[in-house]
Amino acid sequence: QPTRFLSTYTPPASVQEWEKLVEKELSRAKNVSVDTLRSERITPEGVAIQPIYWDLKDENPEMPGVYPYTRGPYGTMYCYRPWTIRQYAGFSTAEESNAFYKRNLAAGQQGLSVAFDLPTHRGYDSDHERVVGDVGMAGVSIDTLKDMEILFNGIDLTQVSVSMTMNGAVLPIMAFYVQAAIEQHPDKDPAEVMAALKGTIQNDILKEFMVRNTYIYPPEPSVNRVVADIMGFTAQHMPKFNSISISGYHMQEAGADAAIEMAFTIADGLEYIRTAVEVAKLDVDAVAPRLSFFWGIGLNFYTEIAKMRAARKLWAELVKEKFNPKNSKSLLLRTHSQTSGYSLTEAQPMNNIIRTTIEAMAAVLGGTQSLHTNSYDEAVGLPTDQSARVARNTQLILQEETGICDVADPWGGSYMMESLTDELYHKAKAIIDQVEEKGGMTAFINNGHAKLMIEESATKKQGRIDSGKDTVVGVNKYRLSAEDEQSERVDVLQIDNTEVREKQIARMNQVKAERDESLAQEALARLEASARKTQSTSAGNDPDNLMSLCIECARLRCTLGEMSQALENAWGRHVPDTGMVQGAYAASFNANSSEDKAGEYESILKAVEGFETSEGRRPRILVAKMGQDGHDRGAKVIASGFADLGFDVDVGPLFQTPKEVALQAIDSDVHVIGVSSQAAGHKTLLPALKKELKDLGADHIVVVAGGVIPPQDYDFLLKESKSAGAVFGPGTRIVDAAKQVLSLIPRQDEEPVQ
Ligand code: 3CP
Repeated sequence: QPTRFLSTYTPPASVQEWEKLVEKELSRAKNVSVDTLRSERITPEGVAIQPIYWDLKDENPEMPGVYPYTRGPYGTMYCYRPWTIRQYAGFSTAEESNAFYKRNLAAGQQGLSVAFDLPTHRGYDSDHERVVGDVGMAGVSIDTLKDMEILFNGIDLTQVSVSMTMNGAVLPIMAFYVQAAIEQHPDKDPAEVMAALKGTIQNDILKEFMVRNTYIYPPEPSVNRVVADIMGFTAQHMPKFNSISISGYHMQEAGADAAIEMAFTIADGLEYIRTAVEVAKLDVDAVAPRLSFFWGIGLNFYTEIAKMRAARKLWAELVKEKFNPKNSKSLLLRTHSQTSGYSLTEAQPMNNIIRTTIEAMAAVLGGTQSLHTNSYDEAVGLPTDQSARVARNTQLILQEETGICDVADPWGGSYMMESLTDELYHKAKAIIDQVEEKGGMTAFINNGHAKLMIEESATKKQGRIDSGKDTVVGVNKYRLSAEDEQSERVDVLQIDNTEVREKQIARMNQVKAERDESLAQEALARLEASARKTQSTSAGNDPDNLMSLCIECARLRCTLGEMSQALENAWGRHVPDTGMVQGAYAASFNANSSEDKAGEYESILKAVEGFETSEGRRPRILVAKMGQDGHDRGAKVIASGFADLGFDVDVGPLFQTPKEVALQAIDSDVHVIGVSSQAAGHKTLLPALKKELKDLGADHIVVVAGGVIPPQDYDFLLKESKSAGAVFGPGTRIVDAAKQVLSLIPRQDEEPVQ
């Protein structure tokens, strides 16, 4: 280490602080010194790889583990402990998911990360009429404590750290998890069990109102009661548990650029601390050390690394300035990262392994604490055992074969990286200042600004891809012939949704039949009564704390739907606006187009005008989302793009039943319904929509579908069930889709196409 080689060199204060920290970190597990750490890392060429490098001429170099933490939250970073390999997964039933988790833990995965199905997210039991197509489709279905017990059967919850991606029905899910752990250890004091629980709950409701849409209640009680009471409860009873995973990932997936993702996420974090301090009257140091973050990592390699570095500094500075904590852990931005689902393509799926590897490298070089790498088949469906293995091995290879873990913040000191970090820091800070001026993130979300900024960024991105400015290999460049494309198709996991649903309902009914009904109803009544109070102290020992009340409900075998309904009785369900961006697609497409592409755009506008002349009105399309699938980036981008191309566009509300979509389409007299499906419900919901249209005498309305639909299902939709006139997979250019949709609309006096 330079300090030892140069006798004249006196380490500056930050280096001395780092050295002390490293001794402390290393003594925790191995009782080894910095020297030992160094001697372990000699290359075959005899070069000593240092755990950290810095500029010897700098009088106060930034060091990892030292404020403002640009270079990482820990002093030794991966030299001491690599990031946690934490693959996000959940398969239909608790039994299948449990078996999958056990296989993965045995094969090198280090922490669990549970994916729930959409009915669970949205607080519906499996027997609810609104969730027929969704049960078990995009994750595991959890209705009762029994399901949670099966999910973790044979996995000791006091030993394995568990992340749960849950925001809407976060109270019942946390309650089931805690109660399942308590019942795993009947001989132990429940307080002792809770104190041992380690993991993370997403519990980041603010971003749900911007992008992910699995909220249940309106923003005010969602933040001031649900999030606040969970923070209060975990601070008191579950000190090792991260109470929120403040997520930028979904913003990036929805189209936000890195500066917007970073700014909104950090602004969300500040809002949560403000809630903890001002509403729940908690000490900043009781809460902030257990706030964690979650970034999406896309293919902009340098930008993603710089984003992670800049975000750590920004967070540390802002928390220090605004809340003045005493504990330095309150300033640490520790993060999970996930490679980008959006960057994956249906075409030539093996390319996705390469994309994911590059993104994983960016996450790691940016200093992530935990990582999920996507499976290469995720653009078309749920991962198989084989694709999940490749994804996990990507991380194992990075950790164990490459030497990447040997150095903390290897990009530190690069002219380019430092400059990029600085620029992103300032860009994000300017957006945060704008948000804070408007009164913080809740206000910024409520006035619709945040959502529109993200949608605009997404629409511009689509314009750049469609115009060929941004390359996507195998999609807008280097495409294969249709025949070769076919031979590259991958198997995807098929789920029999009806069978899963019936099994879930049967088990839930059994749980209900075996419980003490009056005790269960009393617990639910107490929960509702507490929710009706506008204020609780949120403290973990307050009898009105919603977490405590839900744990009691879970113990008495109340269902997730019942608990959610009790809260809904008090607060109602949130209904979002359905605005859309205008002009961004046209501007981005045309600004980046070569002459022939600009001509293509013009020719569609002309075709639409021609349609209007012959039919007396413009082509009208309803962009619809059915079931509990709230991923609306695709729907919003399509709506904006089609509107810019001259279509009349109606954007339907989220979470519709097939019947509701059919009725709206008839009411609005549309020519076409464009169904966007991202959550695997298409094989149930599209035939159901077609049937509704037929029953209502509106069979002339053309239905097209787009989104994450496995090519294997195209024949079912197009031919077998005849429930769609066209299917547009990921990567379809909007201009191509618009052309085809226009050709499918029967002209007056023509027979319908389908
Ligand atoms: C780690 N430790 C160290 C060092 N590194 N100690 C000394 N020196 C080091 N170099 C210690 C830590 O202090 C900690 O101990 C312990 O080791 C574990 O490290 P960690 O950094 O806390 O790592 P981990 O437990 O994995 O936690 C990572 C975070 C956590 C903090 C990010 O929140 C997390 O796991 N999040 C995952 C979120 C997730 O999986 N989300 C899934 C989203 P102590 O605890 O004692 O301090 S999937 C969504 C997909 C899309 C969708 O929504 O649909």
